[in-house]
Amino acid sequence: MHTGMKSAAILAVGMFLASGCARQQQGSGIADLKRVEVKEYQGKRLSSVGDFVENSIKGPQYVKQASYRMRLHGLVKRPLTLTYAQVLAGKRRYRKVVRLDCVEGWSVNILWEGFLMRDLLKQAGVDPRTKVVILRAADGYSTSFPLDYFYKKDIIVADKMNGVLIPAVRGFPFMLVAEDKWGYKWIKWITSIELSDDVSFRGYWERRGYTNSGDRDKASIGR
Ligand SMILES: Nc1nc2c(c(=O)[nH]1)N[C@H]1C(S)=C(S)[C@@H](COP(=O)(O)O)O[C@H]1N2
Ligand SMILES: [Mo]
Repeated sequence: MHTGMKSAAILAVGMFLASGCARQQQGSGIADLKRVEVKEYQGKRLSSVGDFVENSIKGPQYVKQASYRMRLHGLVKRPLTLTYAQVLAGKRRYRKVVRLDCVEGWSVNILWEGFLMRDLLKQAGVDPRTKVVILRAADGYSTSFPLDYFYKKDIIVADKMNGVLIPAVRGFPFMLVAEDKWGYKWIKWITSIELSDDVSFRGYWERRGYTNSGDRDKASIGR
């Protein structure tokens, strides 16, 4: 072996050892998940956890389960700050294949699993003045929905995709399965849910020209 190459190889091994654990924790882990994820459901071929195009506003977030908190506030009857376990506790589980379409032109068909947003709202109690549900995330991202979106449809807050826990880069611990809405409404790394009567609220991409409804059957830009 050429000496230059040899020292480069030794250096690489050293770097690998030095960074070992941290790297494993910070890595996407997607390669491993690809082997164990569900690939087909009720005869339908699913996309893979590796098929998403990562384009989050601040890059992947690594939310720790132990220190995670979800705030439910605003026009709620009981303001709550829930731990990871408390978010999941006592809620009926649902699973459904739902397609996410990004405005950039790619789509993924994934088996989502979690609980209904409606059941989470019920836990905090919805003040009748509520018109809008504002969701915020660990990276400062935000989006919002009319309250009745969660009552007219069975909208899932997912903790699993294709049978595996949602990996960090894909939104651990919770992602909204915003069925029939463009990808920018599918907020990942959810940390806060605010009930509001402010119908003029606009989320991160909505403030930058994307439609507030985010309806997938309509153009994503314009009014
Ligand atoms: N917190 C947060 N959630 C987010 C985003 C983001 O930047 N931050 N991007 C949205 C967009 S534009 C899409 S298409 C979907 C899927 O994005 P991904 O492929 O980067 O996971 O997540 C949505 N949820
Ligand atoms: Mo997107």
